[in-house]
Amino acid sequence: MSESQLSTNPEDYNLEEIKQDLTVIAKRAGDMMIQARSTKPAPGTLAKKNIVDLVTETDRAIEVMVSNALRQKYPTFSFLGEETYTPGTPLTTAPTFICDPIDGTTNFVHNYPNFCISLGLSINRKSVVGVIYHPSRHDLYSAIVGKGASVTHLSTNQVTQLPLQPPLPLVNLQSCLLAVEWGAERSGPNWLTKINTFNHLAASVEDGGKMVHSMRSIGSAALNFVAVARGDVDAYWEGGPWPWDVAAGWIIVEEAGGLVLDGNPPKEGDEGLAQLDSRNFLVVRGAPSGQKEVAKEFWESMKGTFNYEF
Ligand code: LIP
Repeated sequence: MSESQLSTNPEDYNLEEIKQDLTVIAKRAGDMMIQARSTKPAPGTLAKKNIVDLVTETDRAIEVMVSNALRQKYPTFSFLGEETYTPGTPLTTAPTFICDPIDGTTNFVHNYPNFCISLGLSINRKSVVGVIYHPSRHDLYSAIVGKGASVTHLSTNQVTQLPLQPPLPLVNLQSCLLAVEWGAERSGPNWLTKINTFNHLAASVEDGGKMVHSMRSIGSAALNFVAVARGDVDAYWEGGPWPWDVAAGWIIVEEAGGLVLDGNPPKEGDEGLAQLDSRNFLVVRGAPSGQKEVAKEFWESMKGTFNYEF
């Protein structure tokens, strides 16, 4: 049966079994990262589109391991991976495994402990299963559509539902702790949009800013989604992430009550929903109230900057 003939109804698949298979593969990848990190200096680091867009031999070796393991058990499923992606390849409605072998590669190169593997399954261009393994913390995050999200601490096998605490209402943007990233695009309109928005978010109210509580950069889109799902941060905003950076985190955030929205202000009357390949995201934590209001305030604060274009 060819990929195009495969059902696009998630109920036709054993998503629990798929999650278990992704979990086994993620643990293996985590061991490969820790093993590689124990050697000094970091294994062969190369620059991709510029000197801050890095890839290592370990990223490539892990992606080979992941794609071989998945193709063996799911030969008819599609595969979209960061290190084997061919520009212009569309994300179709067919069941597709979406893989970022090491998300937070710059952290990995510097042995800054925020790097992980991100493995997602999309059907109908929607994320339905997500597994993110953060080996430095032995924390494995996972979710299945409609079944909730959790973190398993592998050294104790303790499983905790997400968010970690009952979420408090979101009051306003000013009272938020935000996750943002510097990314690899450091010039041009998108760079101006980024730094002008950072400035507007952080600057004092007297100077026309929002003076948000603060902003943090974890260095990994997938771990930023995890931080939102846990409730560690109130929202995450970034222009630039690819489907492999967001697919697994997306379902983990949604199953923890959060929203994944457009990173650009939506047109009048538009809800501002994002797509897996939108390339810019505003992710808001679960809350009994205030999610949409904080998103609206955030989009307001981007007024006067360019829209992210990709
Ligand atoms: C990283 C993303 C991060 C972004 C970085 C980089 P990688 O992915 O997770 O959000 O700011 O520029 O793209 O390259 O570590 O897989």
